Amino acid sequence: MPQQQPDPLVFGVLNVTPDSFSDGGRYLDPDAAIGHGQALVHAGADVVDVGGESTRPGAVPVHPEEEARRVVPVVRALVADGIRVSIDTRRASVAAAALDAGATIVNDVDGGLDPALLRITAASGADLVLMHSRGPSAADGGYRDVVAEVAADLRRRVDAAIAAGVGPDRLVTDPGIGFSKSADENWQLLASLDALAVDGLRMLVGVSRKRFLGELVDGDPEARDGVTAVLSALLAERGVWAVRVHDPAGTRAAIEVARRMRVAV
Ligand code: PMM
Repeated sequence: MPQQQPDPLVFGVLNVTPDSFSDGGRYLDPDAAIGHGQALVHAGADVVDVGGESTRPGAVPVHPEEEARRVVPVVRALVADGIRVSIDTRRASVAAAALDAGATIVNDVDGGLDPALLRITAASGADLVLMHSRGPSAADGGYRDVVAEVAADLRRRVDAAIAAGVGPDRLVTDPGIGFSKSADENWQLLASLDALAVDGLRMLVGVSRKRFLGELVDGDPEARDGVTAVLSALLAERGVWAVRVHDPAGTRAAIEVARRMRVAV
């Protein structure tokens, strides 16, 4: 990685949900959510990624109106504070409402499967994160060669987004760590990021507190923040554009350690 390469952006996770796996229920109240969004930025987040629907396996789907009701006041307040906001949603109507409220990035865990979401994002000029997913649990993936198959799936999602009018300069890909993948498959993807790159597009990676890290450290999901930070620093070395984490302070410090090691040699 060249020394001049910028550090990755740090996306801070803000789940305005009752049931997300590590922070569900904490920020359902708008004031608590806004306060946490501000705290994420103070702790080093460049972007706050606001979501109103849990993606954990088995989570009950939320009606899009309820999802928008949860996220829009939070997006509006954070944007009014000068904070860069990403909206984590699969729903076109929620993306539209959040973009109206000032979000500038749409983060879609369905990889732009909904043509309406692609159209709305294209018209807005916002960035679009296309995350890879085949289904809600590891059993749904059914991969023979996870790296080749995720790369091919991402290429199709990128082609569809470009066909819908989203400029390649607006697109970001994401291998969807933990989404319909086993622990081994997650590690194979992380070890092969170069093979996943689509046309030099920017890449975002989210590993924070995910279950496969629980094989390395005992305890609740928060106990995984240390290994999340280490992995984020290694991802920084690989040149990813952004990492998505719950604990920006730890990750920011780990990225800084990696940068100093690079500059010092
Ligand atoms: N992971 C989760 C939710 N949204 N978005 C992107 N782009 N990449 C991810 O890896 C990702 C995501 C699940 O984690 P959470 O429940 O802690 O938000």
